[in-house]
Amino acid sequence: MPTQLITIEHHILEQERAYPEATGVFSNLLYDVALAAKIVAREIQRAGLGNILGKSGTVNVQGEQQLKFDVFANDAFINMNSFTGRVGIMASEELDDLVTPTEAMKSGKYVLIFDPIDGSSNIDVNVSVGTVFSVYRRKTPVGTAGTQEDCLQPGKEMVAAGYIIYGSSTMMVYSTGNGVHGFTLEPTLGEFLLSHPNIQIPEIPKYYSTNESYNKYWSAGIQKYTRYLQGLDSQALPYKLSARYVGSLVSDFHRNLLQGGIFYYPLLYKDLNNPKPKLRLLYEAAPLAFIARGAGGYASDGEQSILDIQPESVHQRVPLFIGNRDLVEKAEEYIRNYG
Ligand code: AHM
Ligand code: MG
Repeated sequence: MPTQLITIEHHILEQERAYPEATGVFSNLLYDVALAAKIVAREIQRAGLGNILGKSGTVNVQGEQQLKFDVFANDAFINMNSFTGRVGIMASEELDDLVTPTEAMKSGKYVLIFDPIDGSSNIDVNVSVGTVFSVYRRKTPVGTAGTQEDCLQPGKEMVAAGYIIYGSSTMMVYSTGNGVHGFTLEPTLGEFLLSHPNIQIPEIPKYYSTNESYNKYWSAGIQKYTRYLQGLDSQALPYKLSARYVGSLVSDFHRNLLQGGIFYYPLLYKDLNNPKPKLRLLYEAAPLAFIARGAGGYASDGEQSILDIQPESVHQRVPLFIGNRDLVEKAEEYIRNYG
């Protein structure tokens, strides 16, 4: 911890000063996200005690059982941002449709897209989960209700992204395109304090992270690429990697961001004629791709940069390869050569 305590608010304001034309709206929006994160963190810390574990009895747009926590966190992020006049439209992984714009949202300049709790099934067994968010400028005119058009922007148009990891401590990591910075929640102060300034992915990676039980559903290229990562392919791996997989994307990404590595969730050929990706472009892949790029890494769908993909629907899914650039580019090469 640095000797001078820098709160997240202080840090956001300092970043804002680099833009003399800034009005402060964007800074406050990031601070609203941090506040919602604190509310969720507080609830997660007491998770085993209240009546908040388990299923809510509802099903989300992906056809998955919603957990009470998904609903709680979703409401926290929406409530914190629907009255401020900073956000014009919101989309949440948990909701079928976009968040219905309130009167106050009509004047909002920004688009907020989030996955309130990613990996939520891990909460019931006390394993880290995360929130992922991204911010865009809206396309439709301020003063009107925001629409889907505002949400369907490629990641390269993003103005900020970040995640919160609810782990052994709670951390918020964010970027506005000017470095990636990590803050740890000081529970007695109730403040996020700068603990990881200017995060860069280490040049020599340590880990590969994937759900290897799907090996039989992978393409030949992905099977061969995995053997490469294990040091078993004819092409030599220049270092030794170890395997780590939490099954909670933010946790897997965060570990690899700090220690170097690749996370991948490729297409699964459960049906040979209809391979399917799992992770969502807007809620998960694009924001983490923005963070990876800011830290010197790279994210791809196996063929192109995640940040270049033009979304066609808010719940669109993509294959994801993310982490150290050389490892992600190597995945692209294996896919090109072996399918
Ligand atoms: P969710 O959005 O329904 O929580 O699913 C996303 C999660 C990611 O956190 C994680 O990387 C992945 O699903 C794990 O999937 P699997 O259990 O198939 O390995
Ligand atoms: Mg998710």
